[in-house]
Amino acid sequence: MKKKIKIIGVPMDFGQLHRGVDMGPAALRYSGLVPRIRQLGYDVEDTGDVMVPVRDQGQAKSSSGDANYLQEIIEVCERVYEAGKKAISENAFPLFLGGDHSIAMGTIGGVSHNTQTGVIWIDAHGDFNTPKTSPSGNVHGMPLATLTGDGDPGLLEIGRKGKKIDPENVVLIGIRSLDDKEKERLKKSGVTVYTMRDIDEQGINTITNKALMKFVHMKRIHISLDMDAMDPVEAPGVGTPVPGGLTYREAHLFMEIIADSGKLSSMDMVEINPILDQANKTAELAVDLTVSALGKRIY
Ligand code: B3U
Ligand code: MN
Ligand code: MN
Repeated sequence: MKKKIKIIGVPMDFGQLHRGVDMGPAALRYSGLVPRIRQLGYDVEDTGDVMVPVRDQGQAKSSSGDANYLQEIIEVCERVYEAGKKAISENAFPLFLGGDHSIAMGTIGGVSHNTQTGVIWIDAHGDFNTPKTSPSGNVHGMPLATLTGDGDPGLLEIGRKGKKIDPENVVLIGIRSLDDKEKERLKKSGVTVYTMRDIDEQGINTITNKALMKFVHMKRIHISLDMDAMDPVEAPGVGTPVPGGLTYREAHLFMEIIADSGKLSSMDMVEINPILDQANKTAELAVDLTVSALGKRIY
């Protein structure tokens, strides 16, 4: 019997300053996410959206020093953590629809609550800032640092205390934009980093298989897909586009190889901003990639 897929929407945009990423879950649903996954033979339950406070544009952002909207993000990520934990406990596959990338502090915390999980973080950015190193104060630039144990004390308390994953169990793919201090931190961290240069030199097939080799002794893999990892030509609907990203074909091959491993157990799709998109191109691509990750075959 195929696994049950539980869709968990997280329409949160507090991790960065553009409005519109909160519409990501709606754009993904509009692109036919649920029927496309059902077509593959899965039992799909759309659990709806996690509750997110309304962003009042007339109000100053609540910040603690160098992290914007900290309280709102903690509150939402607590809910996301519980939803992810519940889905994994029921032996279902949680599919999280963002929202900006700060939701991953809840998603990855929740899915790793009882078993070691390998994390493949696909992103143009490292998301490895702390409030001390962040040039922007935007929390979507901090989730991976927090998950691996470094960051704002309030964020580190989400779900359970402290570090949620070992840096040795994280692979970053698609990287091409790092802040200076973030780069220094990442180099010392133990996280495996594959930049766009690595992909250009070795090919996405080799890089994906290297990532899988790293997780050969692990039962579960979580993919955290930031759509800004894609080339902006393919995915224009993101808040911080960076040229020189993954092509449509590279991203699909990556997903197909991951699907063949049989280990994918949860996934995030984040940073889709329909307001900045060309029609609904970015959400449609995200849905195509999701069905490839869930085992759609060409032949
Ligand atoms: N590294 C920068 C920019 C950034 C991070 N993540 C995204 N943009 N999407 C920062 O603000 O931390
Ligand atoms: Mn990101
Ligand atoms: Mn990014």
